[in-house]
Amino acid sequence: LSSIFKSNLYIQLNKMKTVLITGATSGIGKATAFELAKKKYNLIICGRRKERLTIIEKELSRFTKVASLCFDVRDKKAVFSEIDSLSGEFKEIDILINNAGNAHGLDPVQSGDLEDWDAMMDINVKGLLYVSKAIIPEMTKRAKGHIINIGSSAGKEVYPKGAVYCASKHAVIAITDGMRIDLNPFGIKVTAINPGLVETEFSKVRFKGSYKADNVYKGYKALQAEDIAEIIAFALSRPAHVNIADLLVFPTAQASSTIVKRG
Ligand code: NDP
Ligand code: 8X3
Repeated sequence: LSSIFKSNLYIQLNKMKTVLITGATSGIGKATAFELAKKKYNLIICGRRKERLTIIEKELSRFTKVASLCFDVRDKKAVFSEIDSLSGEFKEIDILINNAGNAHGLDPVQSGDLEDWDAMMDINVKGLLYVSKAIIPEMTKRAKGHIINIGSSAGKEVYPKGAVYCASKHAVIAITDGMRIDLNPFGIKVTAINPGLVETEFSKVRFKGSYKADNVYKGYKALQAEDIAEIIAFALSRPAHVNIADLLVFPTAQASSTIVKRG
């Protein structure tokens, strides 16, 4: 009997946490999935590009247990039905990493594109809220959990031609602070990680594939997706009484959104 008890206790103590990562098909989200897979977290990876999800799921499953969900965070119904479809050990989500998002366009407010504005507000802000709403009630029920929202240095300061992207990331930081307050009675950790320039597909999306994207990371060493993944893993690895509430990280060459030492 005592050996059964001991082995059950061992399983309980060593139950690996389950992490859901949005935007895991590229950049920061993908690097975070690999970093956490190597640390043996169970993973639920999300994104819209099904082919990429399939390949990444296969690669990650060399290290850990993985499920994938294919949905657009703007699609309220899909967000809830996909998350509701999770079963077994993927049902209990311990950690939510709200990472999906992008900038769309870089234009002065007087000539900005309405479609771009909708995309940034609908994905970066409303999408983050939908995913959170689908997951938080289970966390409050169990009175435990950790939510990491990927904000940006653009959530701390506004730069020229970036009014709407910066507004969306200011909103992410406000929502993060609000979550931390409301979820405080439940002992749920809430963290904002706010990177400066990270070399990912971000600028390709912002400039819609234009050559302009190539210039963004030229002449200095930008942050790499893996740098942010390591910071996320560090935040997750803090003891129960420690919550990294809000973290700003720049490449050494960057002093602010508009000051970057090149060459
Ligand atoms: P990438 O373009 O490389 O990755 C963006 C990810 O978000 C992709 O996996 C994409 O997946 C997913 N995504 C985008 N739109 C949607 C959508 N509508 N529904 C579901 N998933 C979506 O960029 P990054 O890795 O750089 O960006 C990740 C986060 O980091 C974003 O929130 C971004 O704002 C933030 N950030 C980035 C910085 C940078 O300089 N790169 C700096 C500061 C913050 P798919 O297309 O398959 O759906
Ligand atoms: C991404 C960083 O400076 O391109 O959030 O807005 S920046």
